Amino acid sequence: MKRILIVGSTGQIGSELSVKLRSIYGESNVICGYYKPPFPKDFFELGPCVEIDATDINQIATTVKEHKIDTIYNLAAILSATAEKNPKLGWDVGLNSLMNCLDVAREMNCAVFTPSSIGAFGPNTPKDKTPQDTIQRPNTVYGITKVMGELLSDYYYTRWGVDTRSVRFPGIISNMTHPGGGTTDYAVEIYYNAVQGEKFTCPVKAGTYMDMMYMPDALNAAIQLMEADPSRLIHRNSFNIAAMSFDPEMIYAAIKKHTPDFEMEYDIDPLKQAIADSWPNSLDDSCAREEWDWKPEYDLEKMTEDMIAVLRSRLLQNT
Ligand code: AKB
Repeated sequence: MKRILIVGSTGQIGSELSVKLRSIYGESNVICGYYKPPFPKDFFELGPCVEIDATDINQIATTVKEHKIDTIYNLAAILSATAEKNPKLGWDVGLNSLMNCLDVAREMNCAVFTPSSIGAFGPNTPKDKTPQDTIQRPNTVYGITKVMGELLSDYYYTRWGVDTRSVRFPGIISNMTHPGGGTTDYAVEIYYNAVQGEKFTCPVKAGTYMDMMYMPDALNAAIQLMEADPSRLIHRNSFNIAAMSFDPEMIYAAIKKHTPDFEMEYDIDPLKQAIADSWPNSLDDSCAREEWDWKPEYDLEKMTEDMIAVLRSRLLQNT
């Protein structure tokens, strides 16, 4: 059985990945690394957890050794809009943490999963059906750390055989933990407003298309890739994956089918708009489909139905 360490387990992805990994590999085989509050409900009761500052290699090394870890999911990151406001922090958390994980993995023979992002592309990248292998000249610090992360991960694989794998996540839509600081966060927040009967103010313009994905598909992607037969992998860091691409008008229309009185207005955030404009409209994920059978389950309609049902039962149960 795998022995897994999740670095950054209390964030948007980690809080749900930890539950899923524990359901597959067993509670005691998944160690949740946490850095700072807020912690998900019952966090400390759900299984082993350990405080880790991912920018300190000794803390990662000690945990890997003590808990006999063989697989690291490295989720420590500062999302795109926040990183633009504090580039040094974006770099330290995004890249130094990864390098620490890679060094520990090399020394102690671990596999490493790290999320890359649609942010690894930039304004010169082909915008529609962006190919797997293409121009990557991002103009955000977040994107720069993602490209560097992809290259470093491949370097550790080719030079030292470290089993590194990663996917380029689109905006991830979820209902457990808020993302915080990303350019795609609007596509999460809009559901909360709709269910709570509040008007939504959208920070990016109509016509701004970005790839998005529902959390269950994102979790499956990470786990499926880490379980994939290595002999089939031509690529490693990092695979394009895609599920849906929409603009604010499309998600608004999908939500309005369930909440006809819901209203949306625009108040453009120039930073988020500039970042979104530099990213692709949609990725071509055919390599992931060919090399490890990637296939998403949720499109915009199916995701919207589920998001609304889950949030209604959670947020409105006492009203
Ligand atoms: C962000 O918006 O920064 C992230 C991402 C697409 O990587 N959600």
